[in-house]
Amino acid sequence: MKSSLFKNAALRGTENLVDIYVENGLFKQIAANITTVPEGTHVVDLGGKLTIPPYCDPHIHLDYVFSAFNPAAANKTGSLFEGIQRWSETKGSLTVNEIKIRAKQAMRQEMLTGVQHIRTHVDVTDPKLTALKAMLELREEVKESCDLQIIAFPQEGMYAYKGGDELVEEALKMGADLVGAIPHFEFTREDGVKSVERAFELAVKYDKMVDIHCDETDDEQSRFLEVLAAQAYRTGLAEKATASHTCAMHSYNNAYTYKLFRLLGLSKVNFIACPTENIHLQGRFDNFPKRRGLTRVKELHDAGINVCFAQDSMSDPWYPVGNGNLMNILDAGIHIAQMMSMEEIDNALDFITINGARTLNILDSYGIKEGNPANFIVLNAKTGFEAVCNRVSVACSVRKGEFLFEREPEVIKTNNPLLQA
Ligand code: 17E
Ligand code: FE2
Repeated sequence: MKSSLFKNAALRGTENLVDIYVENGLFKQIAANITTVPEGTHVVDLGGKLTIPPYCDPHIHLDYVFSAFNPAAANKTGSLFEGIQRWSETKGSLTVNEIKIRAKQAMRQEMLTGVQHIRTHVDVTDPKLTALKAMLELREEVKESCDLQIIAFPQEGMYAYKGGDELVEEALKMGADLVGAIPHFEFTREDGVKSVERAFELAVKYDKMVDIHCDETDDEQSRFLEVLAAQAYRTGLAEKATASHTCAMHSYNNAYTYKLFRLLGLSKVNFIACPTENIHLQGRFDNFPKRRGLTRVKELHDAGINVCFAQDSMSDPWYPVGNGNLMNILDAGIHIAQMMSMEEIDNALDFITINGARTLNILDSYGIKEGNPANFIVLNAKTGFEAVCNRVSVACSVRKGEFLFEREPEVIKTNNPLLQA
């Protein structure tokens, strides 16, 4: 039997430090000052640092990462649609091995900042389904270290790309976990509606979840979210459905949005906002004033609807400077969404932890709770506020009771009296 005792952890929402006893990879006991543990138990002092469940990145495109360094992939307008065009023109030469090497580098970067749960879109508008094959292999290879969910995502359209719907179905048969779609990219509004309906039909048929790139545009007439939510409500998929991006909601009029929110609440769908990508991609056809294009994060959250943040891109034709650090995403997100009351800052870590886990539909095994897999991270801070204010790094990441990594404290050399602590 393998056992460890992590002493002096500061859990969010509790006053006093606790000890965490782990046996065979599971949280066995969480209590103040645990003194009786079996002989041979490995003891670690967490020193009163904030101890939270691992970060989740519920939306990234691992098949695209680091593809921005090809000069032919350069996106001159900085718009979503040019990103799709540049990707389409340059994606032809991918191989399974090459995709896996890039995806693994991205996962490594994310995991070293505290991520243990990732959901990736995979472009299936490719008759060879090369990226899907790479990602299916990767999901299996990495599963002890990181959970990976795969979305069959038709980047060039379920109908705008010939046979796109069939490729999505094929990908589900091959083992993708979720159905994707991109209704705002289809040729007509009707095709967009049809693609959302088809996504739900396939999800029901193959018992999968749904996560749709929905209304990633500043066009206030892009209203596929209502179709998605109505489908989630009627099919009963509910919280197994997710709306990603929903940028057009930024531009909807308030009367329509008020009506929409009732349906969103009923539907139980989750929302993923990608603050850094969408502040970069949206507003590109505006003069001044220039819209931000981030969905209504604060308003959704205040209405009790689940919203989380995600990275989306790491150096791809859409966004050049993603680095996989969820703390950076959170920082940008609360600024752009104007969620900066003391209470909002205190609770901000929810956007990259529990809210992400809810979206990933993993709440039955997520969190620092007796009986759950002993997965957690320790931040170089004592409180949520301090963590966010100082954009702190992760001191260690523990998976099933074992360290994935430990980070040595930063060392500063100085003779300057002002700079000496
Ligand atoms: N593809 C897409 O449709 N939207 C995005 N934001 C990215 C890829 C990164
Ligand atoms: Fe995306």
